[in-house]
Amino acid sequence: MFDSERRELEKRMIEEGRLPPGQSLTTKFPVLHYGPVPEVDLETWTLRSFGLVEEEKVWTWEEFLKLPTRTVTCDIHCVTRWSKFDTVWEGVPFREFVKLAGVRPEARYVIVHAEYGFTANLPLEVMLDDDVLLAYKFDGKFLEPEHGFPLRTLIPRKYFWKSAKWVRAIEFTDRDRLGFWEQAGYHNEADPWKEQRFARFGRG
Ligand SMILES: Nc1nc2c(c(=O)[nH]1)N[C@H]1C(S)=C(S)[C@@H](COP(=O)(O)O)O[C@H]1N2
Ligand SMILES: [Mo]
Repeated sequence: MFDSERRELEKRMIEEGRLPPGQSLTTKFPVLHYGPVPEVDLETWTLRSFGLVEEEKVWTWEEFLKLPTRTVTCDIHCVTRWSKFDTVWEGVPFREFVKLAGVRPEARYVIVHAEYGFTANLPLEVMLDDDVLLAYKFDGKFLEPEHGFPLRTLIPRKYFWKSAKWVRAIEFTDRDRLGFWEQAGYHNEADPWKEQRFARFGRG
């Protein structure tokens, strides 16, 4: 794609009020994360729920694929200033997952745990938005390894660092705990429309 086309599209998104402040449109799909891309064996892969739940549960890949799914089309916004429009994802709505996990009423926060100890923290309320997914397909195909194969979260209303790749467990808590990028100084709330990129005083 020529840059003139890119700018044309960007102009349209600005006119439609879809480009958050300080962002620019990309038609590529940049790869961003800390550390190596994990090698995942679906035979032994599991997803676990724990914390403030009636009982801990574990899903194998085969079991997970049988859960109800939904397709979400959304725009994604990375704190490094690219936005990608009309991306199409498929996965298990987090709302459904909360029911299956048997979450206790005291739960207020979700800590998403990924390979190599990566974590991302979010209020449960945010995770109950109907466009939040445990996503395993992008553009109709299973995720690419570098984009989170086999499973990532998708939280369209937050900067994309909150959408953890290579998810292995979901923890429910009554207290917030800063995740990996939040401990590194990123803003805990991460709303692209409010440009909540970095925490003002390093933490929190
Ligand atoms: N496990 C894990 N997930 C992660 C990250 C990471 O370092 N590790 N980085 C986040 C960041 S900063 C961004 S911008 C998005 C990038 O997703 P993409 O590579 O699919 O574009 O993944 C997020 N999820
Ligand atoms: Mo990022």
